[in-house]
Amino acid sequence: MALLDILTLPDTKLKTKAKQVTAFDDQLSQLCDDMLETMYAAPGIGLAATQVDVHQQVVVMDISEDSDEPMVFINPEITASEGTQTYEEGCLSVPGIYAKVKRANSVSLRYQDIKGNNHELEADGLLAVCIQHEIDHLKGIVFLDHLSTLKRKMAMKKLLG
Ligand code: QAP
Ligand code: CO
Repeated sequence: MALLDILTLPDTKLKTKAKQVTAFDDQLSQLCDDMLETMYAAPGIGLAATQVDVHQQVVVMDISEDSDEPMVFINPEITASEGTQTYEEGCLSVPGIYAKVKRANSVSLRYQDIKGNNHELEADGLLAVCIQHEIDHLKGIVFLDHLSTLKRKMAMKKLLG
C-alpha cells in the first residue's frame, strides 16, 4: 500500500485522456489499493486514476456513511442517462472549491471489475453524480469545466489567490 500524490489545478496533466485497461494483473490491483488508500486518507469519496497521474480508465469510490464500502470501476462507460439534478461538488484536484453542477439524475453504467468481469449498474442520487464526476476526469474534464466562464474564473482566482 502507498499514498499517491494528487494532481491539482492548474496542472494540465489533468486534461489527459485515459486509455482503456487491457491487463487485469497484479499491477492493476496494486493501483486500485493505492488509489483507495489515497482517497480515504484525503479524505474523499471518489478518485480517478487521472488525478494520480496514471492515465488508465480506473475509478475508485466510497459514498457510504462509514467509508467501508469501497467500489472499483474499470473502463466505466455511461450507456444511458435521464433527467437532471444539481449537486454542490468538490474535488481533491480543486481543493477548497465547491460549486453547484447540473448533471443527469440517473445513469446506466457498464464497467469491468478488477478481474475483468463485465457488470452493469443503474445509479441515481449521489452515486450517479460521483460516477459522472469521475468519468469526466478520465476524459480530461474537471467539474469547473461545467461552470460558466465567470464562475470558473472566480473559482480559479480563489484557488490560486
Ligand atoms: C467527487 O470529491 C464528488 O475541496 C469526489 O479540500 C464530489 O472526494 C462527487 C475534497 C461531490 C460527488 C459529489 C475536496 C476533500 C474531496 C476538497 C471528493 C477538500 C478536501 C472531494
Ligand atoms: Co474530482
